[in-house]
Amino acid sequence: MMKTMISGFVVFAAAGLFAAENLAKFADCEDPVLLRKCGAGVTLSTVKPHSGKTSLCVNAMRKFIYSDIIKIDPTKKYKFSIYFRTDDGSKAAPFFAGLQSYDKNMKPFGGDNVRSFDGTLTTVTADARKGEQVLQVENASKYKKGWIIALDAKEDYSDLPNRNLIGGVKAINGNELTLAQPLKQDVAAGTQIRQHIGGWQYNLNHGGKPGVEWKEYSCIINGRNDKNGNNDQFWPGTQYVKIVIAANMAKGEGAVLYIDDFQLTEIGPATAK
Ligand SMILES: [Ca+2]
Repeated sequence: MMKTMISGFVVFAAAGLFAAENLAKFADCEDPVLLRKCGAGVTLSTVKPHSGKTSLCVNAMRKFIYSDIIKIDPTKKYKFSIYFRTDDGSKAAPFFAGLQSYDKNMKPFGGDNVRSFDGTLTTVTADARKGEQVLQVENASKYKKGWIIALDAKEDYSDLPNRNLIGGVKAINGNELTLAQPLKQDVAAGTQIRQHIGGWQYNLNHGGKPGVEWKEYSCIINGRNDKNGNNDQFWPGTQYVKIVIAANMAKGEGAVLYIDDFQLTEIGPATAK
């Protein structure tokens, strides 16, 4: 009994000293509990696992798999990595892996809320009513058609993730912005706005088409950027993440994706960019 306890302690201490903790649970794809989280179209396969006895096998098309929510420290650097393969008989389909970002209240947000553009902070100069489609602003010189507008923007970016978005700009005429959609709310003169780019939900998009051999996809996440949604840092306001894997992202049937050994591991303090 004493011997077991002692050797148990030694193993634990060695792991603490030499192996960084993987923050992702069930990451070796061995535990059937993982399947309950994944839902339909996902099994554990014993064919050629990357580690242990099994890997995760996804038969469903356009399948999104999420990890449990993970608390991150925005002052630290992390390694994110994951192994993928397909098999000979499969129609290989694109996949990607990334992070869903969450704020301090565990509310999810996407690229729309954080992907801001320098030089676009300006002030609305005339009241605009709900239903109207034009905003007069102080300086629209850096504004672009197609980009969206965030209301109540702050010079220090403390509004990020900004959830007060009003859609895209359709036309720019001097300092007059024509919106793609009528306003759904009043916008008072004096409101500060900024332009963001829309349409990208996940941070860190790694992927491509899987081959028949295991391949690791990995990247470093260097702390948090509090001004912009870059893909090699946590997005502004991020306090939690979920790993997200989008498998078999094609139309039709017949694609199979195998996944094993995903990890999110803290590797040290963030370094200046
Ligand atoms: Ca495994």
